[in-house]
Amino acid sequence: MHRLPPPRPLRLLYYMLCLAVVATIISACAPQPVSQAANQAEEGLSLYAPSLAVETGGRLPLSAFVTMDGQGAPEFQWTASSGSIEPTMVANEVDFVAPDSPTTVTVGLTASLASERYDGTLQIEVLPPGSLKSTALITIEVDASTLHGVWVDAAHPKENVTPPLKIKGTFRYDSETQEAFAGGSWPVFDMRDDGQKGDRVAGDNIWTIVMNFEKGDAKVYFAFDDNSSFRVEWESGLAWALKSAWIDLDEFPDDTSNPAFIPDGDKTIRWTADMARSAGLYGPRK
Ligand SMILES: [Ca+2]
Repeated sequence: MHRLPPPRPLRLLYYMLCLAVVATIISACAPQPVSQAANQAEEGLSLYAPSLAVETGGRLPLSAFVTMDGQGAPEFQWTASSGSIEPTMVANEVDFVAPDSPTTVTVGLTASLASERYDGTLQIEVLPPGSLKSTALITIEVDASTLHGVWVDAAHPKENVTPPLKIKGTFRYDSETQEAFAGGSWPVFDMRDDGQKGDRVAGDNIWTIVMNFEKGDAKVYFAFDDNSSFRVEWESGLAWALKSAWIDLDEFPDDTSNPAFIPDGDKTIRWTADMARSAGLYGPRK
């Protein structure tokens, strides 16, 4: 049976929808011109960059396209207010090499052919090292020589660590790959004092875990455990005392639930002898 075409107004709508979908796909695939807003280029000249941010010392490929009335190849003159411009084999493509300290750089371009001339600029943010990395390396080191003679309660005034020291928290962790993800209901992992996988010195009683997190802005909570037989709530009495002391000394002293960090960049978080002393780990807690 012959199928009737949709009525005319609907057909028009259908074609418009198809066009919109195609246009969306094309614009998503094409390199994005950055010749707008802060990035000024005269009509006829387009500047392209994969990103307008680069880390210090990093390299960003730039390209330019120009439409001119005259015949022949235009000449491209690039400048940078900081860092450098390196030519490539292609006349309209260069590499911007970022300077060694964070700043905002103006890259300028003049395209000329005979009497025709077009000018454009790009503002490029040069960011600190690691800013554009999608992962954050979180290292936690605990000096377990501080975990002797720890006061937990009147009946347990001198608890000693029973290795291995263990860590747990609101994260998931693969001890082989060291990949970590925020979220998780307090699984427990052994820390290391064997000089492997980020533990700096074997047998120095500084216990380490190195976790490679997907970067995020949310707090990750942590606490500890060990093999001591005296337990308080969800961990050994000794680990409970360590946690309680650390809560006041972490980045978030107002958050009294657990020690925490935010995996928003590479950082090393340490428990040291100085912290143990200032926390009063060896006497009744105030
Ligand atoms: Ca160690």
